[in-house]
Amino acid sequence: MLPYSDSAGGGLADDRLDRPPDVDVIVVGAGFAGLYAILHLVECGFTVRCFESASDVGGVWYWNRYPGARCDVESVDYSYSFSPELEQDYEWTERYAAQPDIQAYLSHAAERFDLRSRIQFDSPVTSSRFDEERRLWRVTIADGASASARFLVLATGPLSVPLVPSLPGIDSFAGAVYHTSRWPSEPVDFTGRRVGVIGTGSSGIQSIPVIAEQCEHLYVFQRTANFSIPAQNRPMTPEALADIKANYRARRALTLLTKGGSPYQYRTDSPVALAEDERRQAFEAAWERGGTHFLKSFGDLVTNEESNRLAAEFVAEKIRSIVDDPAIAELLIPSDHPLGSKRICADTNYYQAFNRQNVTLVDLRRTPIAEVTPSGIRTEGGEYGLDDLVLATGFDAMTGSFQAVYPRGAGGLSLRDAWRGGPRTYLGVAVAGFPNLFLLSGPGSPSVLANMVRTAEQQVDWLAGLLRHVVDQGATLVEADVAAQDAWVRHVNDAAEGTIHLRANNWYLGANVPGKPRVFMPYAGGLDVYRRECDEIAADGYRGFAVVD
Ligand code: NA7
Repeated sequence: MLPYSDSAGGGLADDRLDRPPDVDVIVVGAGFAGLYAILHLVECGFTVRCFESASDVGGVWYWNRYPGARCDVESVDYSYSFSPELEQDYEWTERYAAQPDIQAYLSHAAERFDLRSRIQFDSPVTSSRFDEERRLWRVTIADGASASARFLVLATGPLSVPLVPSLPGIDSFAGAVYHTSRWPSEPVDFTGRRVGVIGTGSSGIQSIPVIAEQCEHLYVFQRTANFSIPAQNRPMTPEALADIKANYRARRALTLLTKGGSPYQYRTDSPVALAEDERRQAFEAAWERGGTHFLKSFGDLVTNEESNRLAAEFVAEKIRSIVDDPAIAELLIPSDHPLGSKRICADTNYYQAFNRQNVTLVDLRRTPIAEVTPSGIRTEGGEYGLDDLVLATGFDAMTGSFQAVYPRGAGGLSLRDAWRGGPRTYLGVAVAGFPNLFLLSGPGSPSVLANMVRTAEQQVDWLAGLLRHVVDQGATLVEADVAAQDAWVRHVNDAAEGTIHLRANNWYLGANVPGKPRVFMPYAGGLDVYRRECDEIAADGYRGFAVVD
């Protein structure tokens, strides 16, 4: 146990130099990563307090509760692996968990491991500053209270800050405006309503078929068509779940050996080398497996242009076979980016929705939005009367949520200024100039390119080791070296070089946010490689970190 008090913090104005921080660690965010951070850091002997802006645990899964919201990673893999008892006890009911099920799972975990008492809900952190003299972080909460900790861990999530497009006239709209990632907790009834959805990324693609079933008429405003593969979601049979539970350890072990933290392996041959019927069979099988697995049908889909073209053409044929109107089908076929260069979407009846009489696809490429009016949307091609508007327009991904707590490091440097040219981190975990600050799923870590729960567990385990290394030698400050950070940034850029992700305007590159520097943010080297690199650095005395007594 460390010599710091375990007071709850908040509203403390006593800044005497000899006054210890309120707790050892403040964790911001109570999603998958934050909850595990609380649990594991407490197990490792630290006093921990968590601030969460929402009224409950869940992180992105608390907020992202639009109709049809569902994870695109299988539930048995998108779950904690640290507790074999939890694995054995928990009954997943579907192959892909819907938002309420994930929320219930995290709520169960919070109860089971007694985490709620350490979390202060409805408490957005509005600023955070490193006190160089006292070597602690002081965070301020929206209500004006503050708390201090030796270490600050931001588990604020890479997809947390909604991107609201600045559409002319949007404030004049008379109806309700919803953002998919800030959906009301009460059910929204679209019965008899004319609804517009802007955006056809994952959130749009999942919500469109569900909203279409309820509303009077749905207008889908599409700027860019995306690749979506039917998730092939289904109820989890007791036999399938029992089989997974019997082999959970082996399944988890496999996830540690792959780039994406998935238990599935790529085929090593290429579709280019196959006869047409064999190739078709393979793609058919991948389509039937469903969802993002499609990209794993052949390992070279992400490296070989011709393989990728063949897979994209197969998907295009599928879209043509599902959508009745050939002109609509062509509009729904992506034409400006390779398959997988943006994250593949996983849907349930997305393309089928366009066969409904009450669904209209509006092509914003041909007829961009001119303005939102009080009664709807006027494009350059016509006017669409709407009662409600749904913005499925995504996130200020990967950097937005860290900047939203306004960290100020040594010398008062703000993270915003430090990252003005794009994010720079060491291992995606630490930032030079920001001692004792740590990011989970930060830019420069595999995060969104891998199973987020696996990466969260790996990073928290590793971080706990680093913090123990620091405090066990009586030190009070740890900071990434500039040289180590520069080398890591080069490594992250090298890993991205040649990947398919650089060939699309995607949020991995910040391309979706006007004015955001175009830098490829996640580490594309793979979770397996990243884990090894982190372990080697730890074994080498946490190379690249300066530890100061
Ligand atoms: P995404 O994938 O960023 O999708 C956002 C969508 O919104 C996309 O189709 C955008 O078109 C569209 N968009 C954004 N701004 C506008 C404006 N101003 N006008 C018209 N259309 C616009 O966000 P999601 O929430 O769907 O998914 C994010 C991740 O969550 C997803 O990858 C999964 O990992 C889970 P664009 O492509 O920019 O032309």
